[in-house]
Amino acid sequence: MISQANIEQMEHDGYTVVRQLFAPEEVEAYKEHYMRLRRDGSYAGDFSGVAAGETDPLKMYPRMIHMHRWDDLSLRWMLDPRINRALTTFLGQEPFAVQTMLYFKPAGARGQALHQDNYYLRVQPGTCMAAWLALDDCDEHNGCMQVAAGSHAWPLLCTVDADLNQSFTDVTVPLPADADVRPVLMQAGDVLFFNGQLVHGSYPNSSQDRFRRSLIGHYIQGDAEQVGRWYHPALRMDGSVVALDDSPDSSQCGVWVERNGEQVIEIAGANLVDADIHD
Ligand SMILES: O=C(O)CCC(=O)C(=O)O
Repeated sequence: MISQANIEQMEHDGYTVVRQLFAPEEVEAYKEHYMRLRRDGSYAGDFSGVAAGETDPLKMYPRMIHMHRWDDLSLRWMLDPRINRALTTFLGQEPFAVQTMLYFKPAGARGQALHQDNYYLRVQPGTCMAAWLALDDCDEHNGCMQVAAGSHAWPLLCTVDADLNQSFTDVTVPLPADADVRPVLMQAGDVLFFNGQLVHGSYPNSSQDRFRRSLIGHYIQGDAEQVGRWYHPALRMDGSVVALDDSPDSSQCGVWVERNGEQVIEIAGANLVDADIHD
């Protein structure tokens, strides 16, 4: 299931796709479940984006967050043994689970500007890891994930304003001209795993009529002692609660500078996220 190539790509590029980790009938059941939940009401943490105008498709399909706190299917998915096995292989130890999200991303929806997840989760020591399950086939037309291969080796970067015509979140990170940003083409049932330092995001869904739905879990290293306030309680993969401390609101971040004709990251100052803002 997890191949040597997956392990090597995770180490080298900071991400990898495990193909068909979830069966077509499971994917169908998740789609049906979340479309019903979306139709039936609104929930704490629903987010249709910064500057969403009246005609923004995300108004009808806001992102859901932390569903595992009130929805049993989401909790079971977050703790699924297949995801646990993959993450344990990549991290070398069992992780703690801290977040679920459901992106509907209907036709015409904006994407999410390139960012690093640990900017939000502020795991100490170490970093976080994401499991991103495609519920629809995804490609560049419906706004598939984009990753900057190798950026998992970078420190957290200082953010700048994002283009709100393209992104429903308002910050992004600057990249050097030679950054290797790649689209991640996936079929429904594939899971993209990626490191919390990896720069990633997505562009708008420019298709006429295709959703790009995804079920996402965020996890932190099993030796972490602190995580941002928004992510408590952390759960062990058997569902029991683990008590972790809050991590401080801000720390240092990096900026690109030119040195000897090359772009390198210099640690600058602190513009990291306020504890109440979350991915
Ligand atoms: O699905 C997307 O477009 C972005 C998701 C993301 O940034 C994440 O899972 O951390």
